[in-house]
Amino acid sequence: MSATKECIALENQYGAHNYKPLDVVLTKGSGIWVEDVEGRRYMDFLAAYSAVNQGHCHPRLVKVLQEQSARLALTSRAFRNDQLPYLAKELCEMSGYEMMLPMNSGAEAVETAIKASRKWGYKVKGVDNNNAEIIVCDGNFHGRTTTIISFSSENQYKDGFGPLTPGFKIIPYGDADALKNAINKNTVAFLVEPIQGESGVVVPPKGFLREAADLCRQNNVLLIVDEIQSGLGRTGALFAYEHENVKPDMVIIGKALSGGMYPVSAVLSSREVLGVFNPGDHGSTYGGNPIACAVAREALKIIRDENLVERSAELGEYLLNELRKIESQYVDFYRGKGLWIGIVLKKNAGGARRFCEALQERGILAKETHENVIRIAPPLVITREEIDQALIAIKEVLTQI
Ligand code: IF1
Repeated sequence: MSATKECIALENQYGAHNYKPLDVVLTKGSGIWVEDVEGRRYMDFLAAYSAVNQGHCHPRLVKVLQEQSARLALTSRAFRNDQLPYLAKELCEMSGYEMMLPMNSGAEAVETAIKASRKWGYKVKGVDNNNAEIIVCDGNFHGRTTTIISFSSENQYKDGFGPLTPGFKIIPYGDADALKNAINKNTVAFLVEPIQGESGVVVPPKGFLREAADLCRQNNVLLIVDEIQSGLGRTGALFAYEHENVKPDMVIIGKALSGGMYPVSAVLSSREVLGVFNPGDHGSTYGGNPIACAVAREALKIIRDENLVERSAELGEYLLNELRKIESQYVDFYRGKGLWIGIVLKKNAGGARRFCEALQERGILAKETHENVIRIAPPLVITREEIDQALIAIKEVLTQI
């Protein structure tokens, strides 16, 4: 049996079937390249949903992980460590926020933001206890916990997992009037992705985030921006909210905060908001551990040292322009920002998955989303030459399949 077949058989037998991955079994990675157990090389055009913005196995991250894991891995927050304070300082200086709270997964950071905004609602805004409302958007994706799926508009994510958490209101994505109408005296926060990832790289109408920020300010509602996927360079800005010149009250980051080396997430905010947490209110065994913090500090430095934000802006624009030159009977349109692009297929295209499988045969790994969108998000360390190489295969697949 081939190594690929053996791995697939074992995973099918012993692993829960909550995914249906492409049948490629990866064993090595370096930069934008990954290698499977048969020795075939691929360009990674997903980058672990933008966690690997710095490229696979970045040597500086490998070194920091090795050194920190040999020195001190975990203390819990019962004791202090000498990495968290510096990550906190560096993150705040980089983003302009006053405080941070570290967690591990993105979903945990979203939960943290929800808890902080509710508590802020009761202790600062003066909302009656247990009446807090948070407004979210249709087509959102913020994670998989029971509370987070409670406000998903995707039935599959909720089905069979009730009873669900109350206190959320869904409005159409990109509709500022709907936001205005949904706000009432109990509204504590508006939680939004600046660009919706899972929904298919959906860019809202220009000015939406700006209007949302104004409405939130006028109504004493916290603007919480989920930058877990859009942040840290992906859209050609350090944070996607910068494209609209707003300053959210809370920013949630994860994924690329560690360059894919370790699960690290965080919430950034003001002293007024994160100050609502008192000792014992909230926490996590691994949150803020020395390995996570050392890796995250290095991952942030790499983004700066390798100009990944600027690269994403420039190369993303180049890639989008080149894609638009491809004349394909299957493509409806392209959308995106920076190195984050959705190829939206027409109904007659027969779904995006077969295009992803055809790309795989040509050495490119991409993942479809919502049946008809091919999502493109390579590590931000990709070169123009590599993009040109990928474009040959993409063009072939979009025109000849
Ligand atoms: C899965 C999607 C992407 C996220 C935003 C929070 C989280 C995510 C904006 C939670 C996570 C993931 C998780 C992964 C697939 C993936 C995904 F297609 F499902 F929606 F990226 F597009 N906010 N996104 O995108 O972060 O707890 O996972 O660390 O299979 O769930 P997490």
